Amino acid sequence: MQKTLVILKPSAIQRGLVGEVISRFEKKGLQLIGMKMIYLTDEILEEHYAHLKDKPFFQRIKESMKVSPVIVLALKGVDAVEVVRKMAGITNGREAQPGTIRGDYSMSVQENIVHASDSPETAQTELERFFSTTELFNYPQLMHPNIYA
Ligand code: YYY
Ligand code: MG
Repeated sequence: MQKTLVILKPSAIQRGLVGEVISRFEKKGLQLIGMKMIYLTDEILEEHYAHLKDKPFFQRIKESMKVSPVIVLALKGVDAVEVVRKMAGITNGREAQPGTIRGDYSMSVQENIVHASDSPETAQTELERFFSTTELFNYPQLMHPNIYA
């Protein structure tokens, strides 16, 4: 079992896509083990997007992530990191495959609806960044045999 982090970006909140996107993860069979609405700060964004810190568009990304609160989700499942990345689609919404979240709902690179952790190691770091241990829940997934057998 893996855990992964998803952020519903301000583009999802502003466009009323929160239910739609969470519903996709639920229907897929991923278990929701944490969820909250928060405002991102420069400090946390500089950590979270450290790999983009020297890019000319970094300030623009930071501003776009602070336009509204975001919703952070923790999801659990077999190969959850890769499954969720595939469901998100590639970064540029115009190029992302139809059927993916970005491919279905985004026409933009920056306003691309979701963030999803890109490796199991990143997922662990990112989950710790956004959730305390008491905010992550361990409970039986009653449909487990129907989802995985
Ligand atoms: O992991 P992913 O979100 O698909 O892409 P990253 O390369 O990690 O970039 C993070 C985030 O930054 C991306 O979702 C949109 C934004 N961004 C941008 O606005 N313009 C770029 N040229 C590259 C990334
Ligand atoms: Mg990334």
